[in-house]
Amino acid sequence: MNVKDIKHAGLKKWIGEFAELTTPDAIVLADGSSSQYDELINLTVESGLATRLNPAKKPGCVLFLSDPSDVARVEKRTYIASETQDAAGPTNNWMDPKQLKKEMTDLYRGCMKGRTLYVIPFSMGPIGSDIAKIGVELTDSPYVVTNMMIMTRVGKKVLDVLGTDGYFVPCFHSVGKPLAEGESDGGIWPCAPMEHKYISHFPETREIWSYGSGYGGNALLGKKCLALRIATVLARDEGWLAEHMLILKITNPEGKSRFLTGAFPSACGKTNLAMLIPTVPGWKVETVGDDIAWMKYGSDGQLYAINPEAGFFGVAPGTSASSNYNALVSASSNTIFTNVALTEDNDVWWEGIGYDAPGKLIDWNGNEWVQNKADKTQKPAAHPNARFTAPASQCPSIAAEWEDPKGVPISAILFGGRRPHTIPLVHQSNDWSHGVFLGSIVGSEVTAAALDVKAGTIRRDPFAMLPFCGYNMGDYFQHWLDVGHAAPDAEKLPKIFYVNWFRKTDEGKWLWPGFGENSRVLKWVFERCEGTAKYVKTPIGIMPTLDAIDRPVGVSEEDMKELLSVDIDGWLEEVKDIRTNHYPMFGKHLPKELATFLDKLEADLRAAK
Ligand code: OXD
Ligand code: MN
Repeated sequence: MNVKDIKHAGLKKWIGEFAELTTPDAIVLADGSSSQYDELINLTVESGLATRLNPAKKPGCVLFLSDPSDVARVEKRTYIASETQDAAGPTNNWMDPKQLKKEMTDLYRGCMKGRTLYVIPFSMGPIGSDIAKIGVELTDSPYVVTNMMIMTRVGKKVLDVLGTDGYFVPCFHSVGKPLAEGESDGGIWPCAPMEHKYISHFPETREIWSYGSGYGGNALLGKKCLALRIATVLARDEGWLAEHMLILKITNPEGKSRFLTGAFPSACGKTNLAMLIPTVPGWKVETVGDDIAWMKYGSDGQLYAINPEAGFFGVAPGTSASSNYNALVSASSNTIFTNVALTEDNDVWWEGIGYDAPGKLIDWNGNEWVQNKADKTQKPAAHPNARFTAPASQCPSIAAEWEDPKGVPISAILFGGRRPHTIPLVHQSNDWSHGVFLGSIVGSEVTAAALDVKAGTIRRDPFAMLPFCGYNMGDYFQHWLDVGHAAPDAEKLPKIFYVNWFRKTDEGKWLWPGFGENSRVLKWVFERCEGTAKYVKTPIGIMPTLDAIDRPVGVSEEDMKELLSVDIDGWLEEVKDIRTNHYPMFGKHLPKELATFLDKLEADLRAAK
């Protein structure tokens, strides 16, 4: 099938207009077939853009290296170009949409000369699900096409659902003109200099225009751009939720299952939690999704979630057989690696893989690299935000329901972040609206997933959506409150929890082991949903009694007390920061209900002092 066979007149016209602007040498339709995927991979290997990995160790896998400047999302170059700046709100970069389109049109002009334009029809969500949405991405990057083929459902089946006049979100993408005339595209993917990179969203017309970056979050436009930034706008208008959340299934020893979602900022262990192997005997965790959840009320009044993606775009460093065995297996075949290190026998290696580098490596910059553990300043062989793109169907812990078009019923929602101090291991909101308050105040230590924010500092990341909300975040808080108020049956609303796996002692030692041991907290969450867990009411919400969560080996009673106590002074500092630095930003868009929760929290903390 090729572009000529497309029956959708609007789609054909739009492709024609973009081709006229960008002047590619050829236009190819991504039909979703495995033969086309193999052909594209061969092409990238033959042109020197990718390295095929050792088929005995990593069958069907390749490694791509990026330009050193193109390794992560670029928040400063990401725009929400709504008609007014107020509609984009204080947490987004805004530009006048007409001006932005003009600047970008100039950059797109002729940018695909000598390249192929690929047309990728894709579905976010199981094809035909009434929660799913269709997009079409136009790109000049074979890396993007192959990644999209793993991360979304691509091709003819999508065009069939689209029919002759169905609705799709138009997504433009180009890696941009080569940096210098005549510069070859081989070795690493080309990209534009930083000041020419744009990841732009036009919320009113629901369009996405991306230029100058080949990195996943900037270039695989179904993911952050459509499934979060544009989807938040659709969700606001249509009464549902588009969230930066994992979805997991947890089953107790008696065989009863519940589904949870969890919002954590980028690189805070969503993939690990979604694929967790419980240490609590008899419990089982299965995976539905690791990054994005779309939630809608079902006809039974329960909130249902789908994973709009079909693959995992996971952070490689730190992934080992002990931290996430299921991710390693998922990424052991048919996987695209980006910016990890290459071993002498064409296997991959990264920091935290669980064993020393086996001999001489080629690092993510393409240079020889020999591990020197004595040198604490040695640059890592893999970029800290190096990734694997693996099909979800290969995950050993994938839940049978992961592609159910109606989604899975959600019992609980977790919020969390990296907080070395103050925030306890787990606390529960008193009700939905109080849970929205907890989501709105989440903060986290910054990680390497975005380029232009300083790793290590704490920033507020409400609902883990700071970089992903396509409209004014104050209105987004109100939307969450409204979804709760509109619940067909308030009793069926998911319970909301705030968790923190990242507490440290003053000496910098981890207080909680994390990973599989987090199942002890999930067990308490499950039992709260059942109504059987032991709990106490505190000024910050509902917390486990000291004996309600079994202590893992190595966690003393003292540690557990620390993890499960309310640090009144720390929380009062938190209140002060929210009151002076966080909430005022939203001005008149801050829902009054949330300001009232903050006042009540402060009063309750002072009364408990
Ligand atoms: C991701 C991110 O890639 O959040 O999922 O940056
Ligand atoms: Mn993410």
